[in-house]
Amino acid sequence: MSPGFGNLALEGLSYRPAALDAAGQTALLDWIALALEAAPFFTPRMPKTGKPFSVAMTNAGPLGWLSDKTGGYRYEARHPGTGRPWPEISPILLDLWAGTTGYAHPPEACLINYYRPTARMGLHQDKDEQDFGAPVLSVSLGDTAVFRIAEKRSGPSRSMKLSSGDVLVMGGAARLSYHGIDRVLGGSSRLLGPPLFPEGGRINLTLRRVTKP
Ligand code: MD6
Ligand code: FE
Repeated sequence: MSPGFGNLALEGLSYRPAALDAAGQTALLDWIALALEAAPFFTPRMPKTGKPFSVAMTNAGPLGWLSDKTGGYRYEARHPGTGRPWPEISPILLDLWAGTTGYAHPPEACLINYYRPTARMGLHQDKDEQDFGAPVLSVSLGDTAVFRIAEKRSGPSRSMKLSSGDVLVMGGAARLSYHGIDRVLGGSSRLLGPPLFPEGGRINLTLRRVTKP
């Protein structure tokens, strides 16, 4: 069992606090700033209702995750606003994937989520991929977030804090767990700031294999 999860035993869940040191976090933030020049944040919308997400998103890699009113949840090779391919995934992240997932093939999608201090993410499963044999790797940057995870949607859940530099790997039985962000603790980190992030907040990167190799 991973620390911080109380008695909720979830096979395949690996929590690595402070996996990235301050220099590593700054290097990733520099890469994000460059990625945003090629692929600015967009506001995803819920399928059918068109209700906007409270997080802003963009992607890197051959495929990017997006959602809009008419097309729903899906992966696309191009940014919905610019029509251009997504920028490449940072070598820092490719190394982290290779060193922590034990999966033989590279990730195809790096979802970049930006949480203003008031943003949340409802409980969801990551299930738009063809290959659930590959884990999902997540990196937290900036303000600490309260993360919730459960094996079943209405079963027992546990919450834990994810701080800047923390890495979470969800594989095995945990790959299809339900998880979300209850809230962001605004002002808990000074990593994100002006000019790009005047409100501070949090960035979460999730790396995924989408297609079967
Ligand atoms: C977040 N994370 O930390 C939301 N998904 O902002 C996720 O949705 C997530 O942390 C799959 C695997 C790990 C995650
Ligand atoms: Fe997720």
